[in-house]
Amino acid sequence: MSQVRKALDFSIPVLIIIVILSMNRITVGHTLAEKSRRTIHSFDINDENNNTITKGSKPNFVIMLMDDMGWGDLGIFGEPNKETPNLDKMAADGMLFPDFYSANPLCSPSRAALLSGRLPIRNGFYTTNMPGRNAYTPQNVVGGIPDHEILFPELLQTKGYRNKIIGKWHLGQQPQFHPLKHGFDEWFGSPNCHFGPYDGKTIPNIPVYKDADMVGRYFEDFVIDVKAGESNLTQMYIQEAVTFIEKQAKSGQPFFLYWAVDATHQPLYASAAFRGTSKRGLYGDAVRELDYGVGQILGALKAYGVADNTLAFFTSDNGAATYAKTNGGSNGPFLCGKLTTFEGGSREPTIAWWPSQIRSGQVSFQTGSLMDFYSTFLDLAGIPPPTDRPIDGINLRSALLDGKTVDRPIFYYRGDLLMAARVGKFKAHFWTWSNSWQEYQNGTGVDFCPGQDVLGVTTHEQVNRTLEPLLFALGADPGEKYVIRPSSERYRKQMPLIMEAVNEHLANLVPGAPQLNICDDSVMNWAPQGCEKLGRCLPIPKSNPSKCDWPH
Ligand SMILES: [Ca+2]
Repeated sequence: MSQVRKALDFSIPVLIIIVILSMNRITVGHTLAEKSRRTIHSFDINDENNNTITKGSKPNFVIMLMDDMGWGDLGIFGEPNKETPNLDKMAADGMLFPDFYSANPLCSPSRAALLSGRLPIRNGFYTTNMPGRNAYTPQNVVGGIPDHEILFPELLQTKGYRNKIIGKWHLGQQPQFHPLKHGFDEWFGSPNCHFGPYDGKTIPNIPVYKDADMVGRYFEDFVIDVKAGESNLTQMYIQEAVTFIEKQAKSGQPFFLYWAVDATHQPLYASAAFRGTSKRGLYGDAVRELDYGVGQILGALKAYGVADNTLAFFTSDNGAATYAKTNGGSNGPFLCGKLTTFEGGSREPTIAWWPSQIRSGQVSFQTGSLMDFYSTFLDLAGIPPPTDRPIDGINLRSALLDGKTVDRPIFYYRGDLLMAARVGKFKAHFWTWSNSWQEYQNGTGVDFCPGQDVLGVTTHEQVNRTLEPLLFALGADPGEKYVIRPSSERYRKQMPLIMEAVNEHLANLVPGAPQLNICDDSVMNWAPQGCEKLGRCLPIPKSNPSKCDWPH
C-alpha cells in the first residue's frame, strides 16, 4: 500500500483551519420468451393510483442501476436530443442529485462498493499486481465478493425483505460469490458482462441464471445480434421487474429490487421496437429503451399501489465510456470518462423518487455516493448498520426528506492508488493518468479523453502530484480545465482542508485483501449450476492460475 501512503507525504504550510467532516433469441427456452410475450402490458409513469395494497412500516427499495451511462445522457441534465421523458418526469416528481458519485470508475468495484457500503480498497475489489490499475471480474478472475463483507440486502433479509437482482451481478462468477449466497432471494441475469460470442472451447459463453440455476447462455439461448445491435434483453428485464413488483405488492412482503441492466455497455443493444428510433444512434436507442423501462417500473409501482411506500433511485455504475466516442454516452461538462478519476469517470446521473415522502421538483446538492444507499436503506428499514467495520456511505435521510446537506469527502481510487479527493467544491489530484502511451498510440489507439486533452492534467503516464497536488474548483470549473495556482490564496486555504480529510481517511485505512489479482481459465463459466439439467456442461480445463494483466 505504499502507493496509497504516498499521499501522506504531502505537506504544505498548514493554516489552522477546522473543518467539520461528516465522515461521519431470446428463447431461454421458449417458455420464458413466450411467457414474456403473453404477459407484457404497458404502464404509464403518469398514472395516479393511490389504491395502496400494502402499506407496511418498512419501505420498499428500488435501485435502477445503468451500466456505463453518463451524467450527460439524460434530458434533464442537458442531453440536447431530449430523449428521456420518463427520467425527466421522474426527476420532476422527485429529487435530482447533480453531485452524486460512484465509488470507482469501473463496473465491478463500483457495484461491490454499492452493495457493501465500503470503498473497493476496503472490500477487496482491487488489484495490487501493478499500482493504480483498474481491475474487474471477467470470467477468468478467481476472486469475488468476500464472505466477510456484509451486503445490505443480507441485512434487509433478516428483517423480512425479499430481494431480487435483475441483470448483471459482476461480483464474481464462481458459485460461492453468487447473489443468492449474498443476500438475494431471486436472480434473473448473468454473473459477467454480455461479451461474446465465444466458441465454447477456449472460452465459454456467459450463462444466464434464473435464481440458482443457469437457464441458458448469451448468444446461444439469449440472442444478442452484435452486428445489428439487437436483443430483447431489456424487454425481458423490464418484464421480470414488473412481475416481481406485482408479486411483492400482492403478498405485502417488503422488497428490494436491484435492476442492474446493461444495454448501454458494449456491445450495445436495443430491441427491434427501439432500434433506429434515436437521433443519437444505437447508444441512444438503448437509452430510450431503458428510459421506457424506468417508466414501466415506476408505473408498476403506482399501478400495484406500492409507490407511496417505495424509495426508488436511478443512477449508473460509472461514467460513460468516452473511448467509444459516438458509440458511448455523454458525461456532460465533465472531463474524460469511464476508467479515469476525472469527474467524467464517476459523476453519476442520479434521481431519487418517493411520491409520499420526497417533495417533487427538488435538486439536492448533497455530495452523494452509490455507497450511501447502504446506510440510507438500513436506516429507513430500522436496521442498525454493522459497527465492527468502517462504512463509507452516509445516511441520505435528511437530504431526501428535509432537503439538508452535510459535508463529506469523496475519494477517487484507481485500484490501490488514491488518485484524488474532493472536499466541498474543491478537488485535488495526487496522481494524474488517463491511459497509457502504449494504448494511446499517439492518438491512433485507445483514448479515455477524446477531444478533451488538458495539458499536464490528462497525462498518458502516471504522474505523481503528491508534493503539489493539482487543485480545481468544481463549482466554477466542473470540467477540470483550469488548475488553481499553488501560490494563490484559494490554494493555500483549500488544500489543508482536503489534506485533513485525506490524512484522516488514510490513517484509518486497513485495505482488504485484494480479490482481483489472480486469473485462471478453469474458473470460467464452463459448468454453471443447472447445466447438467440442460445437458449443457462444458469440460473444465486444468487449473493454471497466474497474475491477471490489467492494462488500464
Ligand atoms: Ca459499467
